[in-house]
Amino acid sequence: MARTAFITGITGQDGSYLAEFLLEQGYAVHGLVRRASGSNLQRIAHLADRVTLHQGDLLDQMALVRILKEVRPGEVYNLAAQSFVPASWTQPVLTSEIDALGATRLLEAVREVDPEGIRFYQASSSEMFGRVQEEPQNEQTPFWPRSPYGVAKLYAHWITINYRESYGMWTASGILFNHESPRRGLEFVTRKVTDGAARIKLGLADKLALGNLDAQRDWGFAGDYVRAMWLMLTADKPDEYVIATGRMHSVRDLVRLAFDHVGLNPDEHVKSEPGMIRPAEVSHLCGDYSKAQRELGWEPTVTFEQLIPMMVDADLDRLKRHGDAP
Ligand code: NAP
Ligand code: F7E
Repeated sequence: MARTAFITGITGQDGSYLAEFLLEQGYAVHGLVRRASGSNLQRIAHLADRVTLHQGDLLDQMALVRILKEVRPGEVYNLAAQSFVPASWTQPVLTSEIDALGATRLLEAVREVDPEGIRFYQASSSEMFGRVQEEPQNEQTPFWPRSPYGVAKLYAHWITINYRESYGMWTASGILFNHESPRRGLEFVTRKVTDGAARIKLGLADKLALGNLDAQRDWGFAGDYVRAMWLMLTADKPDEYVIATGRMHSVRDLVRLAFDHVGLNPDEHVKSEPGMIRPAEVSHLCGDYSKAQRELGWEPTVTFEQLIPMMVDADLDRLKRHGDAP
């Protein structure tokens, strides 16, 4: 019989890649979708007849229990979140409700429905390292989150470990560094830059306003990172793993690479606006993924130099075909 997985956040970047990946592995894939007045299914439209969607919300405990009873999954991937860091300053309570307590609600639902049979994955984040205490960051590096988002994710990370220690549940947590793709939301910096470069190239815009150009991140490809989630849930034992590329680039490097790819000089188009600097910035992050490499056999396959041009090309293609549609 096919293995069954349940994904929260299936309509997001990672959820869409994970659903594709699990389908390829022969899984029956179920996903949580929250009701929206408009469609939120664009990223999984191509999978419509291959995944089963369930209406619910991480804010709604009873719906989570009902869905787990219906689906009876062997694996639960908790990817749903308010994932945009700046929005966590404007909506700190909602961010905590979804990102911190949402994980607890889902863990409680798992504990009620099938604590021995379900393996649980929590989408933890390098934002938990915040003001970094060590270079590069690994599973032992102390945390110092710098945003309500990072704080909420740290709670979820520890409650995931706590349910393993308290109840013996099979819970894993992936500390994933930034990962991107042509499906990344337009508000995140990589996609904002690749979409911006493509727009300027096509004459649809002339300027691109960004925040801190000196911030540095360890950027990988989302397709590689969802494979790591699955390796964690199919491993011999539950644990925590850093997933990263081990290479760091600045937003300035990102801009240069994207604009070079379309033959434009960024100095003529890109400016940094002081109003877009965050209240508390994470200046740099770089991950040490050697534990995942050693224990899971995981490695990234797409470099930053391949990823950004791939995203620019996808944005050029989309804008040529559909104009301003997302
Ligand atoms: P994303 O594209 O923003 O997707 C977030 C998903 O969560 C969407 O499907 C969204 O649904 C859903 N969601 C939000 N609030 C919800 C709620 N109350 N109930 C149910 N679903 C809800 O994020 P992503 O980039 O794929 O990231 C996936 C997960 O990994 C997130 O938890 C994120 O915080 C974490 N993470 C991401 C990165 C990264 O670099 N991408 C790195 C580390 C950790 P709608 O479509 O309805 O909005
Ligand atoms: O910012 C700087 C910004 O919003 C990256 C989420 O997936 O990864 C993501 O969080 C850096 C920051 O990602 C702009 O100040 C400059 O230093 O793309 P981002 P993030 O905040 O790192 C982590 C791992 C997650 O878990 C999160 O869910 O780029 N930056 N100028 C800018 N950022 C944005 N968004 N827009 C700018 O104009």
